[in-house]
Amino acid sequence: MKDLTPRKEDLEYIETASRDEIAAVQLERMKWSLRHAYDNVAFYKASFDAAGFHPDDLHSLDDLARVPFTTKQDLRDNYPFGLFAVPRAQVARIHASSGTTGQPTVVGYTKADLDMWATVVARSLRASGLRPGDVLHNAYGYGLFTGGLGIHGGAEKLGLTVVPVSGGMTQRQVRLIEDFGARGITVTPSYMLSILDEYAEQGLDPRQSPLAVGIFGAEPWTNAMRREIEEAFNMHAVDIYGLSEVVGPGVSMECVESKDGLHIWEDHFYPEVIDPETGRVLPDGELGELVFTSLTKEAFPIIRYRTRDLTRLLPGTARSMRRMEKVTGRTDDMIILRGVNVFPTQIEEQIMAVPELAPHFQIELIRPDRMDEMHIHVELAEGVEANPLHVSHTFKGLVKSNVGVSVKVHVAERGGVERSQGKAVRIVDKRPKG
Ligand code: DLL
Repeated sequence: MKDLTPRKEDLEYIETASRDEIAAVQLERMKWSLRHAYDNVAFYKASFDAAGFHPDDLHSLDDLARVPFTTKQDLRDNYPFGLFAVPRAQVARIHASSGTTGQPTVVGYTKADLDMWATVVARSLRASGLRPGDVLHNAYGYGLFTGGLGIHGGAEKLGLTVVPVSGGMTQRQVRLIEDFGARGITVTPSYMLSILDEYAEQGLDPRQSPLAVGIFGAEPWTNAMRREIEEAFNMHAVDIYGLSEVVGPGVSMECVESKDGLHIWEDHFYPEVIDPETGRVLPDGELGELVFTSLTKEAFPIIRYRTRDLTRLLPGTARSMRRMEKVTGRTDDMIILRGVNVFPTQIEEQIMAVPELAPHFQIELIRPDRMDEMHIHVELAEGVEANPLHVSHTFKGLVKSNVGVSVKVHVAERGGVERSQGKAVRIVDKRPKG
């Protein structure tokens, strides 16, 4: 793999500024953001007042701990535009969650917000090793989802040649990567695996593809998956994180030269990690729920938003801004199986440890009598002639000893596990509700 380290002179000043400089910028912006939310959003005024907090009470960044949290339910309760802090006519764009499981959540951006977003995405893409003039194949979905258009704006800002292909039509994805000479690809890691299958289908060698770096996010994925993809395509694989409520992709980004977790662009998004049970702020280094406060957003300021994503904060390395460890999972995706906590990423790690297995998987939860059962659906890897029973036995043993749960394993025919075209559905919960 080529060295893609960006040149120091191409970075923005703030990326390598001192911690003191960063903290000074944060404090000044935090004061503005709290006041902006308080003065312009009835919900924030009511919640701050109820907690006996006024924006003038913020004297240091630690004072933020006195401000109430915001949750997804608050967004739902204020559907559609109740949390906007500017008149609707000043909102240049709206994004929303799909809303398949209830009320969709809606977010908005002014022109200045879109520009800030493009700046942090451009910064992220630069950190992946892409440079002006490179071709970027953007296979994140375009539309209400923030992935496609979010990456698009930043890619244009950096001066890349963007191919706005969106998700789906996998045969065409391969063809365009090859014909247009894509150096970078932005896509969910699970859909990248479908693209990998398609290379085999078309008899093409993915290691000969023009791709030099893949920028993967929108769902949890493991370092074991990184190794698998890097090896298959002979390219770098880096992690990008974000969520619509905060801005979309580009909240934090892994640097290609270090691949040691994601630097949070702390000049725009202030992170905290809390104990999800008590709400207490945890010191850096401890695992808990990630919480964000926007520092510069106009249309949709977000104050102490509980992401439900689990990670820990770590000191800066390739950049001065703090890192977050690769996300282990979401509190909502945690499966409690007979008293043991299990995340899909732990299952992914064990699958990657079995060379006979393809990286596709889905977890099914059922309750045949009174006990919950976890059934894991997997597939044999391309061209493997192993005995499925034997492979299933090995895999089961690994899950038992490394994750601590007994599971049932189903080794499907090739193509038998549902393929992802965007965010993978890892858990299918068929247990009776309630
Ligand atoms: O998924 C934004 C995005 C698009 C990020 C493209 C990266 C690339 P939402 O649809 O609002 O926004 O979903 C946000 O996805 O709270 C996490 O649970 C999960 N997520 C996003 N990035 C990562 C990642 C976009 N790199 C939710 N690792 C977040 C793990 C991630 N989980």
